[in-house]
Amino acid sequence: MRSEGGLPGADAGRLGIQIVWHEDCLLHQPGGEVWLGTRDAGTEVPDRATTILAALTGAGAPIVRPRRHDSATVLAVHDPGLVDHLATIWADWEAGGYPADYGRDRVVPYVFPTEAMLAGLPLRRPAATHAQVGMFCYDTMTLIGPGTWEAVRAATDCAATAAALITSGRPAAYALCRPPGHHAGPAGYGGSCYLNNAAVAAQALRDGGAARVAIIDIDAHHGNGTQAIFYDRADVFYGSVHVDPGAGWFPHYAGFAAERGSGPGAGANRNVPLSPGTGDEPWLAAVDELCADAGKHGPEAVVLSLGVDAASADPESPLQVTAAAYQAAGERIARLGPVAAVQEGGYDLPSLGEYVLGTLTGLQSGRTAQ
Ligand code: SP5
Ligand code: ZN
Repeated sequence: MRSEGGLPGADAGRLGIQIVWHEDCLLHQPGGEVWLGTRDAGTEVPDRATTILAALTGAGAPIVRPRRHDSATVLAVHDPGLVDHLATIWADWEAGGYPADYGRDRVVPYVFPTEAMLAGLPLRRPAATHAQVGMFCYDTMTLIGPGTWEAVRAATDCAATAAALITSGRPAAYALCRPPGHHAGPAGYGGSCYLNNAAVAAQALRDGGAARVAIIDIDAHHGNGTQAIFYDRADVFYGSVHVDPGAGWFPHYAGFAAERGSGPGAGANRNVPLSPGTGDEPWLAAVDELCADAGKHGPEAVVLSLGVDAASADPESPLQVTAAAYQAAGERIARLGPVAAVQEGGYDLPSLGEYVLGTLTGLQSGRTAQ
C-alpha cells in the first residue's frame, strides 16, 4: 500500500527515504581522542557508519551517491581560514616531520590563543605548524589524520545533496555524514566535528529557495557550532534538546536556556537542557516544545541534526532515551515540513542502527500520516 502524498516506495516495513552516502566518509580515522591528557581509543569510529548503513540497507532503503559540491557550499557557513586550515594541515604536519620524527601520528593542538593567553594582545598567526592548530581547534579530542579532509568534504557533500533532494520536492532525505558536524562553528572545530554538515544543509535549503529553515538538533549534546553559525539570523531557527551543560556535560560553555539568539536572530534560538538520566517522556516533551517553537517561525524546510547518543546504552551521554521515542520524535518532526536529516553523534555500536532506522521510519510515517 502506498498512501497518497507518501514517499515513493514507502511500503509497509520498507524504508523509502533516500540515504546519501559516500565511502570516503570511512577515510577519517581519528585514531582516538586525547582526553584529560591521555589518548583513549575514542568512540567516533568508522564502524559507526558501516553499522548504520547495514541497518538502513537491510530495511530496503535506496542508497544514492552525493554530488560533488565546490568549496562555495562550505564557505557559505564557514570562514575561509578554517576551511583552508583543514584542507592543508595534514600535509603541513607530514612535511614538518611530526609523524616520522616525533611519533605524532595525528594532528592535535597543544596551545590555545584564548584570552587567558593573549590578555588583549592581537591574535597573530604563529610560525610553528603545531601552534597553528590551536587557532582553529578548541579541544584535544578532535584529531586529524591522513584521510580526515577527504571524509570531511564527503560528509558536507552528503549533507548538501540531501538538501538538494528536499529542494527538488522530496519529503525527506538522510545524509549519513561522518565525521559529524554540529560542534563545528564559523571559524573553529572540536567535539569530533570539523565542518558543520547541518549548517551546510540549512544554507543549501535557503539558497534553494526556502525562505525560512528550522534546524532541530536531537543529538545528546548541544550543537554549539550550529547555534553560533546562525545565532544572529532570523531566517534559520535553531532548536536543541540535550544534556544540561550546567550539569557538567560537553560542550560546557554553551547550550543554556538563556541563549535565545541576538540582533535579527533574537528569539530564533532555543535550547532545552535536560538533567542527566532523563528518559523518554520529558525528552519527547522537549522535542514537542522545539517543534512548537520552530513552527512559529514558519519553516519551509527542516534540517534534523540526528544524533542518537541520547540512547540509553550510549557511552557518551547520560540520557536514557529508547529507540521507540526516537521514532516518535521522527514522526513529530516530519509534521513541520520536508526534512533533510543529517547524522551527528551516536556511539553504541550494537544499538546504533536500530535508533537511526527508528527515527527515519518515524519521519516516513509522520509525513505519510499528514
Ligand atoms: C558529535 C558528538 O556527539 N560529539 C560529542 C563530543 C563529546 N565528547 C565528549 C568526550 C568526553 C570524553 N569521553 C569520555 C568517554 C567516557 N565514557
Ligand atoms: Zn553528541
